[in-house]
Amino acid sequence: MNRRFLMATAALAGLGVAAIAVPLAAQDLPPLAQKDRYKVGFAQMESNNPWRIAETKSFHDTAEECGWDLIATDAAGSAAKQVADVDSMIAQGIDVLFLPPREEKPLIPAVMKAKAAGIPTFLVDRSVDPNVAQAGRDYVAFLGSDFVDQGRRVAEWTLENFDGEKGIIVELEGTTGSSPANDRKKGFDDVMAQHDNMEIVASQSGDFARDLGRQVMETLLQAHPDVNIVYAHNDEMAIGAIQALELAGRKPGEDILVVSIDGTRDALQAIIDGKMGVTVESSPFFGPLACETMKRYAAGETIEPWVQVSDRIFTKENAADHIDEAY
Ligand code: GZL
Repeated sequence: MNRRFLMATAALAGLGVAAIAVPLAAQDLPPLAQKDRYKVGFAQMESNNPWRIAETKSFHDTAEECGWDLIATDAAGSAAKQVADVDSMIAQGIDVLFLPPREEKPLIPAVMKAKAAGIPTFLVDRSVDPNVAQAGRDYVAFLGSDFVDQGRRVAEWTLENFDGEKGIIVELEGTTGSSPANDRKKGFDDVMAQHDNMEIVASQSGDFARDLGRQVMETLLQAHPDVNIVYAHNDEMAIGAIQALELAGRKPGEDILVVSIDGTRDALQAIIDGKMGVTVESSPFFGPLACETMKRYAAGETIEPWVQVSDRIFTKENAADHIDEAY
């Protein structure tokens, strides 16, 4: 019996009322009725890169066919504004919330407020701190990739394809406190820690942004001129790093190996051009999956806590085959 149930029982006893053994309603997820049209909230975190723009477009493109009256907001990179945007959607009486939480902890209040308002929430593309909020209790499910596996796959490809004696690695991290940054770091670093000839000499956030990625790479290149591998948590920072490296006279693809995650058009072109080695896919096209999962839930299905997206891997062997579908 959990603590909240016991507390309620004690409170009732305190009132001299015999506690009836029923689970607290607070444990239950808000329901979602089956109907033709839904008022849907999509609280986007920012629109500062092609990935974000593609994700938002995917929700707009899905809206009509899924019967959504879509309320979409953009928090311009502010977790606090993203929370405020959710508050506003709750006040507007949305039926369901799709939320890509910019960072794992600051967005917990938004999840809890939606639940308290009786609105089911689906986390898309990023998640929240699992020690605080749980799928199946506080929100319906997380729809997204296995970021630890993405980092692991990049490391394994690097080990198979790096032809130097010793890997001097610079790591460009995603947004501080975000689940993809935390997990892509864990996946990659844990594999590299098992290889004595691989050393991560610096690891710093470029906030998933191209220009900051370029600036951080310039700084780290000054401190570590012998770097020969760059691991970027997303393609935007990888492209920025390539710009910094070329400005410094380095030759990405020849004297330094750049590896990344996402599968953007610019990254596939860089791979075709021989400047990037690999990018593990992290698709932004969440609209259709969001629609399908919401309808399953409305039909009364129990949704698995993690609706996992599978990811392809793009290298010089297949980048040209997929660039036309890239964003
Ligand atoms: C991954 C997503 C990440 C992308 C970045 O699901 O959260 O955020 O990898 C984006 O490009 O900024």
